[in-house]
Amino acid sequence: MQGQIIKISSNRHVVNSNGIIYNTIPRGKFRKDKIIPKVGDYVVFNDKSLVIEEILPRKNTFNRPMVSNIDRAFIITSLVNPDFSLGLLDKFIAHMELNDIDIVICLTKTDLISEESLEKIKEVMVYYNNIGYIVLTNNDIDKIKGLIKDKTVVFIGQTGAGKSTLLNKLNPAWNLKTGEVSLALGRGRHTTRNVELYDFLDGKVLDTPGFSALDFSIYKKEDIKYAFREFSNYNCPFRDCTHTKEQECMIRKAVDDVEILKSRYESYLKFYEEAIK
Ligand SMILES: Nc1nc2c(ncn2[C@@H]2O[C@H](COP(=O)(O)OP(=O)(O)OP(=O)(O)O)[C@@H](O)[C@H]2O)c(=O)[nH]1
Ligand SMILES: [Mg+2]
Ligand SMILES: [Zn+2]
Repeated sequence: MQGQIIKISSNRHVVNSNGIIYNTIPRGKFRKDKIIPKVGDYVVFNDKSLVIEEILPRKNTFNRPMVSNIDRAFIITSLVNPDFSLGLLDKFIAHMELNDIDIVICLTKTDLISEESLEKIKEVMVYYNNIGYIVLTNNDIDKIKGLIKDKTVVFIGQTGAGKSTLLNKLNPAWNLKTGEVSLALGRGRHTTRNVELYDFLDGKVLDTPGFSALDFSIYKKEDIKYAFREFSNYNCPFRDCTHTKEQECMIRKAVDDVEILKSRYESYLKFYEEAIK
């Protein structure tokens, strides 16, 4: 039988096969071969022994969050509690760009900040929109539905950002647990504990536990520039320009000319530093 893993909780791998749910476990050999089944994986399993025998080829796969076969990521970004951070936003964007995942930025808690602060953030978001990202808020329900249709979409973001809350807005019947942020942040507690995949509008949505630590040490320094899509508009005189200290660097000039957002460039330098040679 074939199916898709929709939830993993301890060793219970819940597989959906044509709408029928099976509680399976992976075969022992996976552990030995260091193969880790993830939510979103298509698998071959035995419906008598309920053992997953094979993971079918993946379109892509991630360890943070642990998911496979993703078309699009919604970066759920709260404006307050937890506080808005451009550095963190760039981190999520870069990670997804480096894996060729389509990105949507979704702002939450716009109702909790002053008009004035909201205007400032919106101004910065115009920049992100101009470089090609869809930016919306968790009130744009129809637009969000349109972006999920026929796709497999993962919601990522810090704990307390409002991922599960948004899923409940999309379909109240899911009735997902949502949490008090002050408690969650203070104690490092996550309300959502397991990745879970839901069918929605001929598409699929994955809720994930929040995280903010992302490591760039798995990437090569020379690849970090591809995480910043606006950089491709500039040609530096040195073909191997690292955009870090070269005098003639067109990226550095664009930052000085306020064409490239300074915080974006600072994020670049930070990730470049973290990446391996
Ligand atoms: N005022 C306001 N509160 C929100 C909004 N979105 C989420 N919240 C609240 O923020 C808290 C955290 O929301 P969750 O949906 O549990 O956050 P999460 O991203 O799923 O968090 P984890 O599961 O821990 O990763 C809850 O108390 C929500 O009610 C919003 O747009 N406005
Ligand atoms: Mg949640
Ligand atoms: Zn350069």
